[in-house]
Amino acid sequence: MKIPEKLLELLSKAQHVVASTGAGVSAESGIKTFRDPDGLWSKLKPQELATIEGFMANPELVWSWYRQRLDIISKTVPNPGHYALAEMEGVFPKFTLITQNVDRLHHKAGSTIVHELHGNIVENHCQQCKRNYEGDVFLSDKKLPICPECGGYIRPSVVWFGETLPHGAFTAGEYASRDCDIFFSIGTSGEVQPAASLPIIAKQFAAVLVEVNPNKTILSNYADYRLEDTSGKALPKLLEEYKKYIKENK
Ligand code: BV8
Repeated sequence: MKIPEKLLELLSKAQHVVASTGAGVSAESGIKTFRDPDGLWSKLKPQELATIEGFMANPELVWSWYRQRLDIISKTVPNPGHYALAEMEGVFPKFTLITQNVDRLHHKAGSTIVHELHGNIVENHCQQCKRNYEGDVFLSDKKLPICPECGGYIRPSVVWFGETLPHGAFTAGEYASRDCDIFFSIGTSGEVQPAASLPIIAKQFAAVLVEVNPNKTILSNYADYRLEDTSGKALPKLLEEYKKYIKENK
């Protein structure tokens, strides 16, 4: 996959670059995506596992799913795509990282500011009184975690379908989408709203849209450039070619 020269030139002039990631960026770390043919939703039902109704109807089932995912995530490490994004923080005048992922691999790779649109899987809170419960302190004994303060169910601090996104994260994402010169949509099918509206907002505000995905998505037709490879390969290559371009065109 070749990085278009024109894209390198645009990057060299960009004041603000946004990268928005989805489950595909963690695929090369061994974490299943949701909507790929072998993805999580090919065998499981999102309405049972990723909605508040599903949780209240069967909290044991939902906790067993999240405990399984937590166990997988605790054994995974970032891949070269995560590390390239972490390095980009220091490469462009302004860089904003937004993610739909809850696995915190961007943090593990060294990204210091990560706007998590769908929360994260390592923090928990009481569904009733909203008290926060850090880490997996309630998960080790495998019983259903109950809030010692109010008796409510403790749940993972992820955003389920039908739940609003964390205000701060989405506002930061919206602002960055309006302000940026180049918007990278990386490893996402672009099917989940309102996260999927951000690349469109960026286009409406005259940003260049670059999609990094080995497959076509509903965003592909809006993209000015498509890097049709996995993020673990495309992002390090992009960074390497960019640094070479800057050196040659100083
Ligand atoms: C909301 C939980 C406002 C966390 C997730 C009816 C009722 C209520 C809402 C709705 C409704 N109908 C529609 C909606 C809106 C709904 C929505 O968008 N539904 C869609 C699916 C139809 N959205 C919501 O409900 C959101 N909230 O709208 O609130 C509101 C509030 C109250 C009342 C009314 C409105 C909340 C959305 C968050 C849902 N939470 N998960 C968790 O456990 O993870 S969704 C789930 O999908 C994950 O969070 C995931 O991040 C997200 C997006 O998926 P992707 O990341 O794109 O992953 P996917 O598998 O789809 O694609 C992977 C891509 O990677 C593929 O393109 C593949 O080609 C590519 N790829 C694969 N390998 C690689 C690769 N790319 C690069 N490199 C590779 N190696």
